[in-house]
Amino acid sequence: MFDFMFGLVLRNAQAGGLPLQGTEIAAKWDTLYGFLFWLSVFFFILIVGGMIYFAVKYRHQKGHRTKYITGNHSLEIVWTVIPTVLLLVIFSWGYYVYRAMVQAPPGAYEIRVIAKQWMWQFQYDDGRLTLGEVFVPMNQPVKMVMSSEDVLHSFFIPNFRVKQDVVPGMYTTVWFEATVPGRHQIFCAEYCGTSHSEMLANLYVLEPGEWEAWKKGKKPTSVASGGGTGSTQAPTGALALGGLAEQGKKLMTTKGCLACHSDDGSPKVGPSYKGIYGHKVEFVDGSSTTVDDNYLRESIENPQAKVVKGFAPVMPPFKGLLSEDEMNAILAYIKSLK
Ligand code: HEC
Ligand SMILES: [Cu+2]
Repeated sequence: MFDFMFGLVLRNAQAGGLPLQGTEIAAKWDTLYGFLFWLSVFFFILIVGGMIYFAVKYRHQKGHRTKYITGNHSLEIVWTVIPTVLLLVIFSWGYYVYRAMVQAPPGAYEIRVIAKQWMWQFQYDDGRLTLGEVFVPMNQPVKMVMSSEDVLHSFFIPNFRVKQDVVPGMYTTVWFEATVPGRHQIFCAEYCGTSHSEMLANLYVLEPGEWEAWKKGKKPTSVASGGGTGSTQAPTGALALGGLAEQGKKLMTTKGCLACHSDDGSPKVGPSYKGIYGHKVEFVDGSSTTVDDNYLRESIENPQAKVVKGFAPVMPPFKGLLSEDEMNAILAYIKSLK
């Protein structure tokens, strides 16, 4: 028992009490955290020490009365300016790391994450689905595009120091560049019902050779012995094998989208999908937006929310008619039509 506790203390002391640093962002957060921690220690000692010192030094003494002090300008300037400067430093430092954390570099490898009570599902560009485990390349930026099938969840990888809410009805993203190969724990960090605490998944960072093998459809050898509880599935039902975009194209045919939309740039009843992603679209009410995942999702689930200029509001709403993985496939197809 003592050995165990001593071991724990020692291990935590070595890591500064924090989990392993699996990304550069993790190191950046830890430095900022260390700064905040030692700053707090410094002021704790200064304030509590001062309090005790003054309480003792100016304790009640018979026949002694302290003179009445009404103000001290230099003291007031000091206690205004120093905390202001410190707060500005903390703000800009935090903002700088936060920006690096939320802005994925262009060209990051995209993985779709679907959260549901109580599991994590991952969808890759090649059309594969994994449950409870996800494979990512080492030293390459990876962007997770996440949605929820039911309630609010939160995708948390402690080793990478990234965490993001996963919200039903919209996409949120998180990105990282993993630098430490092997297994990393994924948690759900938002209470989401009975089995919330069991909503776990394993993230495996693969070294280049292994990553190539995984892309070719082989399960990495290092993982087989890792005791992962997850499983890899070929897509089922409407999602036959093929790239994610390929699955999306097939879905568009079966769902009747291609009756009104083309993929070659020619308008039909509705606008063509070709080249819309990342570009500006104008609406009948004169407003406009840049086409991204959330806009596309809204256009499909609730087409009348924003009606594209030059077209009639005749598209039927598909809300509730497409599963999360089907929606992901459709978006992948639209995105592939550059
Ligand atoms: C009855 C014809 C019709 C069908 C079927 C249809 N749409 Fe549409 N769609 C339209 C029209 C018309 C618009 C433009 C008006 C608007 O924005 O509502 C549109 C707009 C869109 C937009 C926004 C395009 C842009 O350039 O901003 C997307 C995305 C879209 N549809 C996707 C789909 C998908 C996916 C399906 C199948 C699941 C589908 N549509 C089925 C007629 C249709
Ligand atoms: Cu959850």
